[in-house]
Amino acid sequence: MNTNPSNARAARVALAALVATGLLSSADAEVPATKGCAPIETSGPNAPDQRPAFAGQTRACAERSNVAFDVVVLAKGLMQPWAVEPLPNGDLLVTEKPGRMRVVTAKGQMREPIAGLPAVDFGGQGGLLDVALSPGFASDHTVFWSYSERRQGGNATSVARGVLSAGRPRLTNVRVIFRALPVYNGDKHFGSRLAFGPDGMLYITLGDRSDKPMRPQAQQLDSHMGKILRIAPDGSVPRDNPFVGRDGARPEIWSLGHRNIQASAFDAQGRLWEVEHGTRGGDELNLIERGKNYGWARVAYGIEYSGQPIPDSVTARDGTQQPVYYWDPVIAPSGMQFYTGDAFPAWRGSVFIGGMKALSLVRLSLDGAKVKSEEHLLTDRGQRIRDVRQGPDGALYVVTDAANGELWKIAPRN
Ligand SMILES: [Ca+2]
Ligand SMILES: [Ca+2]
Repeated sequence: MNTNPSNARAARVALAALVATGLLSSADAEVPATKGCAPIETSGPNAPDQRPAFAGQTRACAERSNVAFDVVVLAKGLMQPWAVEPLPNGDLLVTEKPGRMRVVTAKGQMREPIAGLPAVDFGGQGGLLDVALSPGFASDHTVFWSYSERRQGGNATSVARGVLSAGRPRLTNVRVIFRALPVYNGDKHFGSRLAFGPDGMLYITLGDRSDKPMRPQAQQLDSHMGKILRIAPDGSVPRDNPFVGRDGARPEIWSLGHRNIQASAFDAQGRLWEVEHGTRGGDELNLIERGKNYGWARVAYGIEYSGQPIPDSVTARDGTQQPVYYWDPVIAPSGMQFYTGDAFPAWRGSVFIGGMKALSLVRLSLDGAKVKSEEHLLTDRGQRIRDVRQGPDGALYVVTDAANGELWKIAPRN
């Protein structure tokens, strides 16, 4: 905190100059996060009376990385693609929400849908969701996927695994290894992303099912809703999970208090991060720690989508984790990747996040566990970005959220 009065005065003068040039609105100048540089977001927040918990928690400095890249459209005509997962040979596995998984070759040839997947409950936000490769994929050819599954009385998110046959038209030895509970009859906030940790465990992100009667479950340990879960690849529960042995608690729970997580990834240091769909003005980037409470629905930034305040909620509360960063207005995040490749040295260490409402690929540069700056890429294309992954070639692969969805390769400019 800067307490030197002459420096503080200089900062105010600098902010006033930015406001005068139109680079910064006067409302933004009130937000301590801007630190005299202009953020990307120039419109007013949905919750103008809310303040970040620390400087830099929202509206970080806009940054242009000026990296030259080409966007190659590898495939078109994908029906609501939800996930892209690069295979070791350079081909890509793609899921489509109605229930199809298929391979698109590195050269952009679209293969027929893979047979052997169990039925999905397609509708609203439900359907075939994420896919992840087994850490031992090179030898076990095993993939894991999440989907909304029709159950008695409604539906819920499930996770299955299976073995891709050599020619890859079929999944064999298919087994459902996790079924979220309770079942609920709705079509929203299923999550979900799958990420394997350096510990070899599978981390599953879920949503709170959105409807107000379901929301309190994000805080309840007897429910999987609004949680991140940790299981072994065979579906068993690791004995060192934080709530194992606690009366009434579901033992798969790793963290709680989440709204709807459609983006998660491990960074190069092995830390788990997620970006969750928040309220209107409350999308969050969180660094996940074992057993911690991330607040929802008792702690949140933003307002209800109806425009009303969030009932019985505050922006900070003891015993809950603050987001590392939040967006007001929202970006509608889906898919994330920490960049570690050689193709784009300037981007190494950045985290890329799909922006659906933002109609862009969001890049954050980090300093430890703080956001240093924000960049929005691919804005000229005006597409909803649903997932982003790094290929073995260091290129970034992106799918767009549309009935006629596309798969793009982002590679260094030739
Ligand atoms: Ca994935
Ligand atoms: Ca939170």
